[in-house]
This record gives sequence, structure tokens and C-alpha cells, in this order.
Amino acid sequence: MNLLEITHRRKNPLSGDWVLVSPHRNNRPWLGATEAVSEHQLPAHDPSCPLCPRNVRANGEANPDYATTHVFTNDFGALTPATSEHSADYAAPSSLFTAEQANGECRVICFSPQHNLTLPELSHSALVAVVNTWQQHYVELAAQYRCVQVFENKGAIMGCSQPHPHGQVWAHPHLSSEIDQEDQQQLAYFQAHGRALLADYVVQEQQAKQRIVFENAHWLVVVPFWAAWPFETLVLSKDDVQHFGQLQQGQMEALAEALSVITTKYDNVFNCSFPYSMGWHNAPSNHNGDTDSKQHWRLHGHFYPPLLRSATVKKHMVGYEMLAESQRDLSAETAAKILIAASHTHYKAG
Ligand code: H2U
Ligand code: ZN
Repeated sequence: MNLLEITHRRKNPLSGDWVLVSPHRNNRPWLGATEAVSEHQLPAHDPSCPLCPRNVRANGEANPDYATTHVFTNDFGALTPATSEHSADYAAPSSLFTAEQANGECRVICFSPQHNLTLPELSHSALVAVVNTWQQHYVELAAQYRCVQVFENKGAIMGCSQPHPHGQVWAHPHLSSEIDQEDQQQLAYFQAHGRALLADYVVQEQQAKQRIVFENAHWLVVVPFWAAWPFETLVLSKDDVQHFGQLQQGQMEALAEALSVITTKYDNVFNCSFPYSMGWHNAPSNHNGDTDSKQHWRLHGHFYPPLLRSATVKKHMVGYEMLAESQRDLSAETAAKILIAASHTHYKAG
């Protein structure tokens, strides 16, 4: 079958959602406009930035003079720990008015003390420190909460409020909708095939050799067959690992390399600091002494960048996407070709 010549739909086996692909509208590899957008120079330390070392945050606390990463409780967290003082009545008068309690913790993870760096500009050891920090906070929070969501919003276009390199981690006892969906999809696949969905997917992408952007001993970065965003990628653990807590140092070092390569390639596609939302999907934790097997899960990260044709032309998920389902013209295979062709050397360093 040549999917690149006909309009078709592809199914996302992790979510169960479909994406409409119309490659005839746009099936030639191109690099689009690569004009450099004027990125104003940021200082290495900004006295008005609440994430920089030594500065005072909104809650009046000063950040330490940190040297690698720094984590603090979000002063405006969307979730706060449960307190008995707030007892609300969740009894629904009808199933159409269903509500439940939500509590948890939100932390901000500064990736570097340096205000003007982004992940692809960090040294290998600084990136390893970021991955180590993710693991440390994952382990601590997974001991208390079922769902631990590590993520990064990068760029004002993605709603990121601070240029200082940082991500977040939110943890809560309920399963988020995405994790719940992926859990059910992966479990159903495991029950049907006796193997993990993403373990099979790694092998099948290695055989197909059409969408692999980067691979090392422990990680595979692909534009997934079912990608919805133009340059969406999936970072897959090649090892039988369900969550961050299981990663050995060698796997974390290899992950730092994979992150460096993919984020560098992203920046090089349009010679700009590529915006995205990225985050990690861990198996729900068994924090209450549950012994449920998580064999069906495979730790993976999603990168969802919004750019389509240049540093300023983004893909809008509107109209048909909002009302029906995702649609794309640029095929996943063509997006992969563009990312494969993009240099491993950051444009600013070249
Ligand atoms: P985003 O830009 O990705 O939203 O993350 C920045 C977070 O930092 C944001 O959630 C928090 C905001 O609540 N923050 C503090 O906790 N304290 C501050 O003094 C400023 C920003
Ligand atoms: Zn800063």
C-alpha cells in the first residue's frame, strides 16, 4: 500500500483516536522558510526572573544559588495537597453533574541556573542532571500518588510564561484522562497479544525504517505513524521499563543524548527556538502496596510542537480538528525525513 498518495485515516493505538491524513495536498519533502526570527538576546541572569538563582519568587522565598537544577513547589499550583478543612459535597444530584475531589502537588523544575539556555543548548552533563532530577522527583511523588506527570511547555506560543529553562511535575491520586486512556489501550493490547504494545511498536518501526529520527542503545525517537502534530515525535524506551523509577544511570545518560539530538534537530528545522509541549507517560504507580502488574506499559515521552511551515506559521487545531478529528497534510514519513536531514549541530553553535 502506498499511503502517501491517497487520503486515509491512521489510528493512534495509545489513545484509540484517529487522524485524517491528506498527503496529496502536500507530499513533497521541503524545508519551508528557514528565516531566522529575531530572538532577542536574553541575559544569563535576569534580576526580574523568579526562576533565576538568588531571586525572590512570588511567595517571598528566595531561590538558592543553585548550580545544576532547582525544584520548588509551584506558588500557584493547580493542585494542592488534601486538607480536611475543605470538605465539599461531591454527591451528584444527577450523573450529568458528576464531580470528584482533586488534590495533589505541583512543582517547578528549573533545568539550569542560566536564564538564556534551552535544553538543546545544555551540556551532556547538564542534561543528565535534568533527567536525574526527573527521576528523583518521580520516585518521591510516585510513593504518594498514582499519577505523576512530568512535562515542559516551551515557548510563549505554548503558553510558557517564563523564558528561563524549566519544566513542571504534577502529581495526584486520580489518573488523568490521558493516562487512563493509554492504560486501557495498552492493557487491552497486552491481553490480546501477550506483549506490550510499545515493545511491538519499537520492533515494527525498526523494521519499517521510515519514521526513525534517532536511535541509541536504550531509546528510539520516531515520528509516530499516527502523529497528529506536524513534527510530533515519540521517545520510546527500548528496554522493558514502565516508569522513571526503574531507569539505571546508563539509560538516563542515553536519554540525555536522545533529548539533546531531538531538541537540536527541532531548532534546526526552522532556525529558531522550536516551541513544544513535551512530557512523560509513566505507568500508574502502585503506591498503596498494590501489586498490579504493569507489564503492558512502556515508559515513553511525547513531543507536541505546533510549528508547521516556518518559525511563525503554526498548525492550528481548529475547525475540523475541534469538531471531528485531527487532520494533517504533511505525512509522518515526510516529517521524519525533514527531521532526519536536520543537523545534529545546533544552528547557534554552527
Ligand atoms: P510555565 O511557564 O510552564 O507555566 O511554568 C512557570 C510556572 O512557574 C508557573 O506554573 C510558576 C507559575 O505558577 N511560578 C511560581 O511558582 N512562582 C513564581 O514566582 C513565578 C512563577
Ligand atoms: Zn531566569
